[in-house]
Amino acid sequence: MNLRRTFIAAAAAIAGLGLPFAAAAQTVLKAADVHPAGYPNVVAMENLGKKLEAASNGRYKLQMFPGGVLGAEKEVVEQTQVGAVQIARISLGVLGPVVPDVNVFNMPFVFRNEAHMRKVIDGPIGDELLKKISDSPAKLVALGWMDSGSRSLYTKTPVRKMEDLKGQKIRVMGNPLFRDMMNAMGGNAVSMGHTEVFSALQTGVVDGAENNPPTLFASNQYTAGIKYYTQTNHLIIPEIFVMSKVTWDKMPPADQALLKKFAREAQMEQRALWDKSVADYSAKLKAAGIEWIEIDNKPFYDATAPVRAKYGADYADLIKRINDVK
Ligand code: BDP
Repeated sequence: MNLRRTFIAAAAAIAGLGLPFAAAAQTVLKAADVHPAGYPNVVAMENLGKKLEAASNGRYKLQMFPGGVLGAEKEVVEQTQVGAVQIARISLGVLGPVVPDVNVFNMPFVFRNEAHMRKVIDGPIGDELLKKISDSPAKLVALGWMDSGSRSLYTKTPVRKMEDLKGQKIRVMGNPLFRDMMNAMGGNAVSMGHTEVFSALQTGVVDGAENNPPTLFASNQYTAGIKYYTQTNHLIIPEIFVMSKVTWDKMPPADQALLKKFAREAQMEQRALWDKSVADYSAKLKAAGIEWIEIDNKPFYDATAPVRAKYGADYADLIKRINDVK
């Protein structure tokens, strides 16, 4: 009772001073990630939150919801668009159906290697794409990129050559581009959200999936009948973190600038954590008995040429610019 009265009195005092009451309030930023606590993306985002809280004298507080508790990435994007979630860290893969311009980055083998991808997202092309997302009608403000390494196939029965994939049901992210890609590679694409993959593997709804080693480990999917990791490296998709435009528009420009600055720092911090985690998680997977299969990925590259032709058709200039980044 007393507390409540004190609070009202304080509010009245602030109002009396002519300060907007909102200035004394704290904005809680709910941040979603499908990965568990301790994963590089989650750690880097939490640190971004701590910096923002300190630099704003507590006017902002980031509340992290890891482990997919707020839903699959598709749903989280929808919640972010309406402002129910403030920050979503997602794979660029799931943003393709929302902002088609990003699909150039989602194409198989569009980057020569991870270093190439990093150079592209760190430079003007990366900035332009962030702006394209923010300027699109999606009601999302793209804050920065994160790293997701390379995605390869993992299965219950070995894939030692492309033909071994024939008839295997392989989970892909929810984006028609990835269905086309997997079908072109010879598998049968099944799309679903990340959080559903574990039980889909267990129940035999799928025979395998494709992702990077940290995800295979952190999601426990490697305990659901997976025995082989075949290094196709067919996708090098960056991750992205986006803010609800509803929230962004309420932030004063100085706070927006602060957030942008910490976002760039988070991009670099996550990368350092990422590099370490790939080695750690790969070692853990091998120790758990997952067999690594080295493979010539040229047949996969050739088989997916029609996918690049289809999704890259309207972006010839952009693809040339990506190729020219050395
Ligand atoms: C992981 C990404 C995560 C995606 C997941 C997926 O970090 O954002 O949700 O892949 O395949 O690599 O859905």
